[in-house]
Amino acid sequence: MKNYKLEEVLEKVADSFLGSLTGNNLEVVSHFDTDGITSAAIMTRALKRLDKKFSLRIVKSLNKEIIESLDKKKVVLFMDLASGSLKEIKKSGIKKVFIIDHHEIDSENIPENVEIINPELTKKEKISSAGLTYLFCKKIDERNKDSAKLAILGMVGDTLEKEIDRLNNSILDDGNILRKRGLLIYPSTRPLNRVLEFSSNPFIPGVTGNMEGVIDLLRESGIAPEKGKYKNLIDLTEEEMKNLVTSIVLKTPGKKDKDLIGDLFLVNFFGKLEDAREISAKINACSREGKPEIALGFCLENFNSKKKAESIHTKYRQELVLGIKRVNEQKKVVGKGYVIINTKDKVKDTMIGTISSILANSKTYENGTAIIGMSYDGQNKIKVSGRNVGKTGRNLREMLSNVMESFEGEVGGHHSAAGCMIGLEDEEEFIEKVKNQFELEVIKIANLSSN
Ligand SMILES: [Mn+2]
Repeated sequence: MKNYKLEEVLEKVADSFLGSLTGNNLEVVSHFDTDGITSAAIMTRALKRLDKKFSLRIVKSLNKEIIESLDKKKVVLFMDLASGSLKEIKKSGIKKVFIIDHHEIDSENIPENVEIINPELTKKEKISSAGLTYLFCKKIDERNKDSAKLAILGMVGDTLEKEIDRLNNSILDDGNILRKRGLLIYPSTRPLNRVLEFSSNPFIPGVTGNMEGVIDLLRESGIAPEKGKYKNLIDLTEEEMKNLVTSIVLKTPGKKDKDLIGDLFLVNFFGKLEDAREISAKINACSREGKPEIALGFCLENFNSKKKAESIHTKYRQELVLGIKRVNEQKKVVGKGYVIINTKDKVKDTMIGTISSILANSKTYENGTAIIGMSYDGQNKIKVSGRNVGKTGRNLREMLSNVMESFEGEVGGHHSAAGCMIGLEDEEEFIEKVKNQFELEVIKIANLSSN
């Protein structure tokens, strides 16, 4: 398919997909993050329009067990996943498979029963799965243009908005999406004091989770409340926006103006202009809490789902900010090039990965520092999340694998973000082994440089 253009592939596969729907049952399998959920929402609307019944599964990741559990007689459509599972799909014996995805492809040979839309096979266009699903559904029926905003949510969810090309621009136009340059703190549609207090990305030391710090920062930026209420970010004047950026840069060493400024996207959602990043965060929170069906209903603008999604998100945000606060207060093991933060039962195990990432991005520690976060899972296990500050750190997957040779359990992840689970009884020994592992590395490096 290398010689095809994405446009042609979309057309060809859409025709074939429509043809295969007659007389066959359809199963849709999509990924559980914002991009996957919005892809599923776009497809759900399109299939409804076709009056086609189908079943839908949202999964955290695709594995052999899931592929084998699928009904072989059905047509299966995978979205935002499966490009790395072509070999297993080939073995599965599923009659007909369609894939709409943008992840890397694991095989040179596309199995005969598989039709795939993936920019890796064309010009490597930077586009989300939701964007692809949107263009695909527009080929099926031009009226599916009304899903453009969902495609933009997928793009923002996968942080692909930095280089918007022709394709994504056309989707922005289709959806009448408002785009504005400004500070990348969301939601831009709510009063600034609240937004800054809950800002975890960027994490602003002394401001995030600290109401007084927020008020001080706003005062320094020359932004005063009017009738007791602070402005929304999108309503700031150019001058106010500039001052605010400067004040934040001063508080976050290592960050520059350009890291904090970018495009804000405002979409009409439930009849109101909302910040795309905020909607995306709500979708993600639902999925992380194991409620992808609420996320989907929310995307389909179901009012009941909206209420549920909002309460899940509020709880999630509060837990996150509280977790950050507790990590800051926590006693830490600080060594050469590493920090071990054992939060015990003070931080939820579902939060420790996110919080370690936030800390790694916050510039609290030097580039190359490894942050090892730990928290109890409430069931005799401890979740461990390793994150590197910057790109120069050591291979965390390898280091944790070395440590885990002494314990039961697998290590997942990659060079700068890796994690594992250990038994509660191994807590102290594990920490000692991690320390040894890091000290050993330091000695190795010292020896190398003295030779
Ligand atoms: Mn994606």
